[in-house]
Amino acid sequence: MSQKSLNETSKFLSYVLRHEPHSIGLTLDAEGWADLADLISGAAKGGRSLDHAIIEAVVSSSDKKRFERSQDGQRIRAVQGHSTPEVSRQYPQKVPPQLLYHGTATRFLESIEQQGLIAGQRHHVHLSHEVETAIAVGQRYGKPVLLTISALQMHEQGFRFYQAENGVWLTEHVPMAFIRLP
Ligand code: HQG
Repeated sequence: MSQKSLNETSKFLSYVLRHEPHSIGLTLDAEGWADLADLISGAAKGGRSLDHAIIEAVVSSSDKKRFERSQDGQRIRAVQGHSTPEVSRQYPQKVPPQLLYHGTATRFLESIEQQGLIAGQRHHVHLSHEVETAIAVGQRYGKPVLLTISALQMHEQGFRFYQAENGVWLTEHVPMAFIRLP
């Protein structure tokens, strides 16, 4: 199994399990679970051949642990990053560390300075406890810039924080008052 086919399959799984399940006739439940057999047959109808072995390889090799299999092995989901309205995951609330980080691109700064960080298409603003991860995330959209978020202070003022199974921190909105620019 080549790295290229693992990457392509990972992108495809992100697309259908986070954003466009209906593109292959798939249904997700509110917690994001899809039936694995339906995923494989839906993908096949769209001309993409998947099997249990490659899905298992993608799940276990995902650097960010993006996907999760159910205990009985019958279902799969993306643990965070959704934009599809049929999913509304109920993450447990958690007290964040003092600081969290968000990587963005310089071209978004003007708008962020006006609105703070907003979830946009996704259901949450994504934050990391690691500077390197945040910078890599920002790099996807242009020249990266690291934003430092006073997460604990936000929490103390009543903002809710959640942590997905893969460690990614989530919140609804980060007002500019809690964001430090470089
Ligand atoms: C920016 C990846 C203008 C925001 C990562 C980001 C993450 C604003 C972009 C996960 C804004 C949205 C999510 C505002 C925020 N005005 N731009 N007010 N507020 N933005 O991809 O956080 O590899 O939806 O800074 O690791 O970049 O896919 O979110 O640049 O965990 O598993 O709008 O995706 O994970 O972009 O990334 P995204 P994100 P995967």
